[in-house]
Amino acid sequence: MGKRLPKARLITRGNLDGIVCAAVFLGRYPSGEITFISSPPSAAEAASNDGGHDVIIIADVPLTPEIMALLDKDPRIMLVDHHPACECHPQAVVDVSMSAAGAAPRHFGLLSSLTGAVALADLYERSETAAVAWMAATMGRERIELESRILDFSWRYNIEDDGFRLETARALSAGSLPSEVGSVVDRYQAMIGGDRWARALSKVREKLQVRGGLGLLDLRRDRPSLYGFGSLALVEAARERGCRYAMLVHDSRDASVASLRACGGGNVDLGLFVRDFARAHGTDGGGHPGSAGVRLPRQAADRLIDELAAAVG
Ligand SMILES: [Mn+2]
Repeated sequence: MGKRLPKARLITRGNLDGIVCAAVFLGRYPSGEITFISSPPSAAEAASNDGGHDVIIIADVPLTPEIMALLDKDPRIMLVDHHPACECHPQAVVDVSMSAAGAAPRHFGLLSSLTGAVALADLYERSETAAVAWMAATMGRERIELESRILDFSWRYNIEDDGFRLETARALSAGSLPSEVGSVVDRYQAMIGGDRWARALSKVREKLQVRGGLGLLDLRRDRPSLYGFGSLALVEAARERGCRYAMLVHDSRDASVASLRACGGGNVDLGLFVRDFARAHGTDGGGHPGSAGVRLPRQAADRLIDELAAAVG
């Protein structure tokens, strides 16, 4: 009798890294179930929704105390991530030197056809890995940078569309590169040709405030659509004004949400900065040296802006 394939579920982010995590997962569990989430706190909530799975993998979500508790409680849950963490857990693989998708094969094993997709995720997360070097050697650095950009722009076309994410993950899992998938190319073309990028950039330029070395995009009162290009357009506009760091802040239902990005040339570790600030304010936040995010009580948002402006000079 053949062995029954375990019933598996993946919970991951909806960005490029998450889509490639989904591709790697599907390589191992072709009929596995995938849930895309938009923010780390929803991972624990999604995981507690028991669908009778034998294995549940959470990918691209930091190893917070909340996730630690979840792993302790449920031996079926595994974590694959690349955000700096203070602690370890036997059910967690955390590798800060690569994308979450790059670290994922340690749970799933990697089909060689997926090296290309993993390289795109590593590139997206600004990690110079063996997968990136191998793909650059075989098809050229410019080509893989373009492939990564095509994939990144395509999902931003409609950030609500999880069906597209799943379909794309399946195509990548079968060994295709983004430029070989019709629906991906169509969306990339629409993003480029439709003038969305140019419009997003001009809106950000108009609203950008410069506070020393920090470019601030404050969308707490008025939040225009930036067509999914929010952080990309912000970094571009902040660089033009000579800023080394950029921050976007907007309000959600009961909190303020801030995204921080390095624009190059500075030496402040945004992940550490945000982690310390979040701890001091009893909330969750963190990230990488060049990219971090935090959700915080509304009254703390101005203090975050002031402290970051002071830290980056
Ligand atoms: Mn990631």
